[in-house]
Amino acid sequence: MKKFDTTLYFITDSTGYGEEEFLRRIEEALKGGASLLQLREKDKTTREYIALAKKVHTLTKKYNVPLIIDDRVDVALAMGAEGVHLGQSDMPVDIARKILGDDFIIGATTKTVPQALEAVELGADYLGVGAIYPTTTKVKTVLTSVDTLKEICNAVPIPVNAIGGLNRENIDALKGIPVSGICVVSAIMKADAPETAARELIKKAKELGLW
Ligand code: TZP
Ligand code: MG
Repeated sequence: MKKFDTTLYFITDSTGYGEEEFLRRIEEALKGGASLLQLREKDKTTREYIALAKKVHTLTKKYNVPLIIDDRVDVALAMGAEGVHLGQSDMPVDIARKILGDDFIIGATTKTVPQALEAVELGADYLGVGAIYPTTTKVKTVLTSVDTLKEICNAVPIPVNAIGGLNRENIDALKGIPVSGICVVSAIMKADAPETAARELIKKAKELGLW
């Protein structure tokens, strides 16, 4: 049975880091309590993506955290990840589901209620919704209001995570919205101490009673 916890979903970005430092930061985040981890690489060749994913997988397995691969069903399957995350221009969720089977975790990015309902219908296991705030991470996205986030949370029976520009200082904006967790890149990836950053995010979310 697939089991996953989206409460602190850390999405990586290797931009600006050597491999050793990148992996060190990932391990720190895992130590700090990241509950789900997505490897998100936009400029790597397939071979490079697989090679890096295998190294990251060694770490995530050590901490019992599922590894999700962004965009690439082939890469996820090739290196034995636990999941894949698909955007609106990636492989449709139902086709990925057919290829990957029921045990694979499949996440989808959705920005509207109709997109969210469609993703659920096609077999998604969780949704990422955003960007809630402007982000400095390289991504083609538009802002999603917290009202839409709330509507999506109330419309679907699967976990919904907020994403985009979220950090310790602003997650209070999610209070009262039934999100299952948050997805963050910079708040952990670029932190002076990723382990502390992850711990603090969890602490703050608990204080706010977010989930
Ligand atoms: N999708 C919507 S916003 C975003 C993605 C991948 C990037 C989030 O990064 P950060 O640094 O947490 O704002
Ligand atoms: Mg994508």
